[in-house]
Amino acid sequence: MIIFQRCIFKRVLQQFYAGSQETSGSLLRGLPTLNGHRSESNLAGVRERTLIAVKPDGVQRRLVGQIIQRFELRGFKLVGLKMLQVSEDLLSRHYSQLTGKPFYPDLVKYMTSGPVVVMVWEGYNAVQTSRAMVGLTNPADAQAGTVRGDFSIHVSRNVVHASDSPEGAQKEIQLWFQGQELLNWDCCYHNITCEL
Ligand code: DAT
Ligand code: MG
Repeated sequence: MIIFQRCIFKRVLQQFYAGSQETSGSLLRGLPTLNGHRSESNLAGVRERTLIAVKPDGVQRRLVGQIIQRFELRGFKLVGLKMLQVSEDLLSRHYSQLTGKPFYPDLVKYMTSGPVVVMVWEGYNAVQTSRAMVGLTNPADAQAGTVRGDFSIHVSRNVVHASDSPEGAQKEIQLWFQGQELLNWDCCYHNITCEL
């Protein structure tokens, strides 16, 4: 509690001296380094972002909270979150590489059958680690302990989406979110989940 108060007090002082230039970058720069190890490239690495979506079956089955909790407990930071009914147009852009697949019509039916909860998580190696947490596409092959391995049994209802590459994540985040819907915020304990 005392550390938290000192952190807040320090931020207030920083903002006082920094005038009105309140960006997340300026706040982070003002925070203490850990053994002076922080660099811009380190920051880029720890700020990797990925798109995670709880699909309609996950929402219907009340799994949203458990899925969010897994990402929070792992150490990632939530920077965007919303619930929406997906349009076929958005879906066709999201799954542009799959539109010719025989299962695509059923995929559209499933993905537009109810609301989805879509979110952006940030942190070191976010894309790769999230894919490992989500598990293989076909739940029959997904390991226990993964989201799909714990909560699903069939590829047509696999509960959750996760971006599969940093480039894909960037495209998907831009597709699903407006810039102002994502928040750059700094954790008081910004070096508690990885060294900067
Ligand atoms: P992932 O969601 O693991 O990235 P993907 O991008 O290859 O997998 O496919 C997107 C979704 O399409 C997947 O989560 C479920 C559905 N899907 C993939 N292969 C399928 C199949 N053979 N039959 C039915 N649905 C499939
Ligand atoms: Mg995919």
